[in-house]
Amino acid sequence: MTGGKGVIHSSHWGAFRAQVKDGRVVGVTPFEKDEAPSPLITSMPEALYDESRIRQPMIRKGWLEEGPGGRRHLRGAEAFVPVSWDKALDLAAAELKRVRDSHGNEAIFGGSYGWSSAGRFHHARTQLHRFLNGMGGFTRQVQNYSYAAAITLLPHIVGSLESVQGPLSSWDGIAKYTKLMVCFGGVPLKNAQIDSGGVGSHITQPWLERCKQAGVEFVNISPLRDDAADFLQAEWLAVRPNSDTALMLALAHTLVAENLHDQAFLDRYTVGFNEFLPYLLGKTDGQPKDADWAAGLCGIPAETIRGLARRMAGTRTMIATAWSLQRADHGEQPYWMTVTLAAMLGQIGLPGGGYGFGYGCEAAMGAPRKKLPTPNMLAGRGSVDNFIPVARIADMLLEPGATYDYDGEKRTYPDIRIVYWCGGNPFHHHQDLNRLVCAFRQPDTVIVNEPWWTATARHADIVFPATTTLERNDLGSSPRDRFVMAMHKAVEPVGEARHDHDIFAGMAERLGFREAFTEGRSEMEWVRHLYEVWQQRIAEHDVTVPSFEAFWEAGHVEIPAPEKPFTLFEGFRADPDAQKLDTPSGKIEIFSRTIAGFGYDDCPGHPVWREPKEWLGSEAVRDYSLHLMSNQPRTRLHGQLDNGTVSRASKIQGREPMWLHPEDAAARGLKDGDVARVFNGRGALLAGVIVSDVVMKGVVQLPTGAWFDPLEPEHPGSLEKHGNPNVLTRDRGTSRLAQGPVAHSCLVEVELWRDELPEVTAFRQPAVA
Ligand SMILES: Nc1nc2c(c(=O)[nH]1)N[C@H]1C(S)=C(S)[C@@H](COP(=O)(O)OP(=O)(O)OC[C@H]3O[C@@H](n4cnc5c(=O)[nH]c(N)nc54)[C@H](O)[C@@H]3O)O[C@H]1N2
Ligand SMILES: Nc1nc2c(c(=O)[nH]1)N[C@H]1C(S)=C(S)[C@@H](COP(=O)(O)OP(=O)(O)OC[C@H]3O[C@@H](n4cnc5c(=O)[nH]c(N)nc54)[C@H](O)[C@@H]3O)O[C@H]1N2
Ligand SMILES: [Mo]
Repeated sequence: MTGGKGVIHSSHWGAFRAQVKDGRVVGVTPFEKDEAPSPLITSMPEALYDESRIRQPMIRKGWLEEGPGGRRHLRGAEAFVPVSWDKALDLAAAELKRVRDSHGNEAIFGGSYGWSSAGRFHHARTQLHRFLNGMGGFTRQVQNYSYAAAITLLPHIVGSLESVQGPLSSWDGIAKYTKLMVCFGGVPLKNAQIDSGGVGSHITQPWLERCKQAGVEFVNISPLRDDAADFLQAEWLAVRPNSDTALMLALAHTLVAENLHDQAFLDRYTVGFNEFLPYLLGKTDGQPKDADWAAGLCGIPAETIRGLARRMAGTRTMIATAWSLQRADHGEQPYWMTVTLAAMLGQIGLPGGGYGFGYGCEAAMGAPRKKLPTPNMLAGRGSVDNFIPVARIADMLLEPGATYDYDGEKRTYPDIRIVYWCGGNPFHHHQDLNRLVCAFRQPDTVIVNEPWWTATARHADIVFPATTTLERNDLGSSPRDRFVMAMHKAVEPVGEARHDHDIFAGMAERLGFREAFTEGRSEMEWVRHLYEVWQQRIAEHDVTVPSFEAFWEAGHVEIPAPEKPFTLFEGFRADPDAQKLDTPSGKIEIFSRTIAGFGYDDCPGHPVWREPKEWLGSEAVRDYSLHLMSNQPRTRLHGQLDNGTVSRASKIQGREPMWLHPEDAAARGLKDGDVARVFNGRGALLAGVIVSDVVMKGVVQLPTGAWFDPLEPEHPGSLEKHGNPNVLTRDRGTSRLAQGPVAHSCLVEVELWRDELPEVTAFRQPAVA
């Protein structure tokens, strides 16, 4: 719908209408049915036309002159040569064929982790997978950066991923039945701006307001006060980062010591409490995990811990644990302990009780919505069965042939010759970026499709300019939001940009499988096809939606709300024999024989407290005395929209803002508006200073997403000028079980930057030869 209201479209940060004038997007307004729109949509016009757009195909000079592997040590530091589409497609297709024929499909790494954009047809990563499967397959990535440890752990102990990816027990049930909501990592509204696949309506804030009105009490257990909105008047327990497992153990210990735990629930619905109990009581290691013990670790007074345990046992309690807690060293443990604690309270499966991972982490977590399939593009299947856990990318590139543990397996890293990224930004998402720079210099060839000159595009050999979502027709939907949105093309492609689908179709043609890749459909035929396949699938669930024409004209369909609140594990609670969990015992596993059988010292058979390598309790604090919280940015989605209005307005002297406590600032002579150097043994960066008591003492908050901008790209480890925290974070697995990323376990030091400020150049065009 163009009309007076603008072109209907959608994004991970919300649905909107784009105002178009003379073929340019000049503004955006929120979708009429959005209850609490995010300001992030207003960043889109600026980003769309930003100087950082890639306008034509480009090839790194050394690669062009010397062929695959040419001057690979200069990847990320060398000039690019503009080439024609035909030449770029010819070269890329020939290189893919060379590697496949001489090293096998396994040597092509196409994991390409990343969020892409909201549209389901033009979903960049899926398009790449479909293309690579069409040529025989590729090495994949499993899990995600969001909750990798949970993805590997939860099937062992509760038999499914529902409690982390949803549907969670819905907000309507919480408002009605919950009395106390205990939030580890808060319920951060900054994160509820986003949902993968799009947000028709932002429901978290309105539901939190209703919960508050209904009298639900909130406890925000977090290093940051503003992880809970002011209007919640939450009690703030400032917890030392990464110590939640100790705190949860102490809550559990108090329940047992005061006989407040629900033994009948434990007997009927769980296994292994008796293996866990001796550890809790200190019979196995001489250390009772009581409140006095935990107070010394987590910084919360013992009496407060005991009081909280009593309150939790005395009323209908929902334990909400954020995804952030498991993006840390031993990230499996706070999750296993959340489940254990909830089981001990005996309220799992009761309305308003139990636990859930991720309230507030994405916009539609907890949204009341019927459980239905979502429209999706099909990636097909290839013949390669090799994969890596998502965050082991640098290990894989640096150590081909090395073995590692993962979820009970001994696995071997493949020897990768081509890395292909489309729809993700590893130089945003990965840890220890200086190490990643070295890793990216290993393969023969790196190919990237991107709309913008992100650091990942800069570290490629062949760069294809991709269109952004506003330049094409699509449909968008998250599996939890109640809207499926039509996404009408607003403007013509910028520069010579092409849709990812067309880029891959061009290569498929050169490799002889264009027809199989496109199935002969045009863009609009695909959009219609995906809608109609979805329409048929949900008809099996007795849900009827309008014809494609009616949907496209109206701009959206709304999925009807369920009649009653959804409660996680309701069926299991009602009849645990008929509705067994998909675990070996059919019950919740507080002790897992399977995990114990793996023999991992860093993840034994029941939840345990294990000290993180880097936290405020470790010896490393002598050198680096502050815990870095590189959490999600309120001003953008990861690296996306860092070149847009909202993010740019937040920068301090061009640098990403970093929050630190007044006492920590005073001790270092820092004040608001300064630029500081933040550093540890892995790297150093410049960030702007905000002095604020929203962060607890000892913690600095520097959100992710400032585009990686090294002072000397040819020398990995040089000063990062812009404030990308991943030059500081540690690149290790959570444990041998899940091998998840540990971004939230990181110590740093901060000092005033007195020298001249180097210019931020991340949004500029790279050097062109
Ligand atoms: N330190 C630290 N690091 C973290 C985290 C943390 O908490 N702390 N969080 C982690 C988490 S949870 C996640 S999910 C990751 C996110 O990491 P990513 O998902 O990799 O981050 P994005 O910036 O969303 O990257 C998506 C890229 O796709 C591009 N793109 C968008 N649309 C299209 C398109 O149509 N075609 C093509 N070809 N490209 C497109 C965008 O320009 C962008 O560069 O980061 C992780 N990294
Ligand atoms: N605006 C915006 N929203 C986003 C995203 C974005 O980039 N921008 N990214 C989206 C994505 S991909 C994801 S996966 C989710 C992530 O959702 P989360 O993983 O929950 O996100 P974070 O912001 O990393 O963490 C939330 C809060 O947890 C607290 N926290 C961190 N470590 C600890 C700890 O050890 N203990 C306790 N108790 N608290 C801790 C921090 O104070 C932090 O503000 O967010 C999504 N939402
Ligand atoms: Mo994520």
